[in-house]
Formats: sequence, C-alpha cells, structure tokens
Amino acid sequence: MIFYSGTKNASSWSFRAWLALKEAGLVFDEVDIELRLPARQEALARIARFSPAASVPALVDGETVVFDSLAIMEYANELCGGRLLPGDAKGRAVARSLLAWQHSEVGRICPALSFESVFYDDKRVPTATEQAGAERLLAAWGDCLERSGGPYLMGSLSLADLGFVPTVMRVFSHVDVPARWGHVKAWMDALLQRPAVLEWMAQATPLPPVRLPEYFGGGRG
Ligand SMILES: N[C@@H](CCC(=O)N[C@@H](CS)C(=O)NCC(=O)O)C(=O)O
Repeated sequence: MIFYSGTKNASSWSFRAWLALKEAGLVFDEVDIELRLPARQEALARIARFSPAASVPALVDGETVVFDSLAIMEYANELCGGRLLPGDAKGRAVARSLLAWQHSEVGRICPALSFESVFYDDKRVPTATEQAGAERLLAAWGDCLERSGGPYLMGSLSLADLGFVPTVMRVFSHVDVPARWGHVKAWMDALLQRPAVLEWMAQATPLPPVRLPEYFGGGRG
C-alpha cells in the first residue's frame, strides 16, 4: 500500500488517516506531498491523476484508490479485523457519530486555531469565543468518557479517538484544561503519548512552521 500524505505540520487530515493505519498495525509506503507554496499545485496535480478528490490523504492498495481520510480510517479498521470500532452496533453508531461530527463540523470550532498553529513558538492568547468552543469540546468528550468509563472515548481505543488527535492538539495547545475536566485531560494525555502520535510529531516538529495570517488576525502572519 502507498499512503500519500500532506506536509506533516500542515495536514491534519493526513495525520488522522495515518494514525488509523499505524494503530491497525498495517505496513505501507509513504509519499510526502508538499502542500506549501509554490510546490502545492503541482504536487496535488500528481494526486489528481489517480484520485478524483485531488487531495491528501490518499491510499493506493493495488488497483484500489481510497481517498478521503474517513474512508481510509474505515478501511484501516476493516483490515485489522474491526478492532478500531466498538463490537456492538450501538457503540459503532456512537463512534461513527463522533467521527462524522469531527469530519464535518468540528473544524468550525476555533477555526483560527488551525493544526499549523500547534507548531508556533509564539502562540497567542485564545479569545473568549475560542475558550467557549474549547468548553464545548470538553463537555462532549467528558460525556463520552463518563458513559464508557474510559480510558478512551468508547472504552478502548477507537477511530473516534484518533479523529480527534489534531483537534486536541490545536485547541488545547492554546487553552488550559480546567481542573473539573481531569478525566478528559487524562484521556488527552494518554492519546498524545501513543507511539504513533509521537512518531508523526517527531517528523512534523522540525519542519519550518506554516504561518497562517488568519491566526494572528492579519498583520503578523
Ligand atoms: N475531506 C478530505 C479533506 C482533505 C483535505 O482537505 N486535504 C488538504 C490537505 S490537508 C488538501 O489536499 N487540499 C487540496 C486542495 O486544497 O486543493 C479528507 O478528509 O481527506
């Protein structure tokens, strides 16, 4: 299998899919697609030759092209015998609800705290709206952990946890977790210490930061 990944300090979608492949114990080759300008357009044109989405991540397994991070995560789960989703239908439905929410809506919570900002040395103070967005996430994760008993959202590690790794990083490298959310903080710590997460971050951290003007509200980008 060949996994086409975006620049590691900029592509949270690639990160999620890559984590699922790694946590599924799969072996794959990796091709890095340069998302930074000026190489971006030409690099993505390479993906367009085999993927209608013309985006990363993309996974090529023989004749089969799996595009979109969510499909790659589900494929990883199937290839490892389903152990990255709960064993019961209701549990899978909840995990998939979390994944779908992450995929379609969660980016709108604290949108300026992008994945790229995780790697900034000069982080800014979060706004009141961002603090409120962070509380919303803490409440959602706290509810899952209380229902499942932890240590992961669905009890054992699942795609739902992996989908939120970049979200945890981008929001909570800016916002402190209040003491009342201690169980959520324990979940975050366990997730961020997983060997696959550390492996990606070891490759991402030395890269030149991708500075997005919208993070600083204009001028300093
Ligand atoms: N829904 C897609 C989103 C993928 C995506 O937006 N990837 C970005 C890099 S992180 C990309 O390749 N964008 C191509 C473009 O903007 O033309 C997924 O989950 O895979």
